Amino acid sequence: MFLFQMALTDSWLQQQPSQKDAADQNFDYMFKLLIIGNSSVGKTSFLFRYADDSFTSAFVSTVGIDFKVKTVFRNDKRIKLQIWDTAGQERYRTITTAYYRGAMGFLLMYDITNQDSFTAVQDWATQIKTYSWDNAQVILVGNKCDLEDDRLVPTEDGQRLAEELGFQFFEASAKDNINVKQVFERLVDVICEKMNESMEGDMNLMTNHRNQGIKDSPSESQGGCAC
Ligand SMILES: Nc1nc2c(ncn2[C@@H]2O[C@H](COP(=O)(O)OP(=O)(O)OP(=O)(O)O)[C@@H](O)[C@H]2O)c(=O)[nH]1
Ligand SMILES: [Mg+2]
Repeated sequence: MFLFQMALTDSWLQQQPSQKDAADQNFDYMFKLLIIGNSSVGKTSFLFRYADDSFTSAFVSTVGIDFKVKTVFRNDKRIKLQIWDTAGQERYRTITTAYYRGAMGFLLMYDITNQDSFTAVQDWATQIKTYSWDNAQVILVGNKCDLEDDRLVPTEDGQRLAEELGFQFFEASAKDNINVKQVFERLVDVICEKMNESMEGDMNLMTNHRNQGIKDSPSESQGGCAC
């Protein structure tokens, strides 16, 4: 819980937008999110669908890393999302893993028509464990669910793996705009829930210290981002 807040502050400091852009300052929270997964699973397409509501069937493999910013409103809070789209190709791994630090949430994506991309999920999960902090929230996304006839990964397999890894799970389609917004909103919500838990825990800890020896039960906690 303490670690979460330490990392939160750290990521907050890293992500302060340029002073030049006054409009950028108009938010309550900024969350750094990363999209990871094998090449061609649809990471860039997913981000373009979410941020620009666009889709192209042309495949232009991402070189290194790129990002887009989008502001969302969740429960009266203005939350700026800095969404990093990573290259899936192995040769960019050193560059992309350098960006895991300070990320509060990950979309770990595979392609439901590509077994290798699903098999690789375990390795991607290990990368998250290795390079990010413990409280980073992860959603497993089986993309291209519009291609039902070509499906090689059953929905239940995705669900089972997500449960094993302790991740949330969605199937989605960047092409047909299925579950794209929902995935991002869920990720924002779980990050907010984690923040609230962390802050409530700290409040309880402080109250317990203050009342040490006076009463046993912790006071009702307050605070949190109320997301
Ligand atoms: N049918 C279908 N095709 C998709 C979908 N999402 C992406 N694609 C296609 O899959 C190909 C790869 O998509 P990208 O978004 O470039 O893949 P990527 O994961 O960013 O790949 P890298 O940048 O190499 O890591 C493109 O031809 C997209 O048009 C989808 O939901 N359904
Ligand atoms: Mg890409």
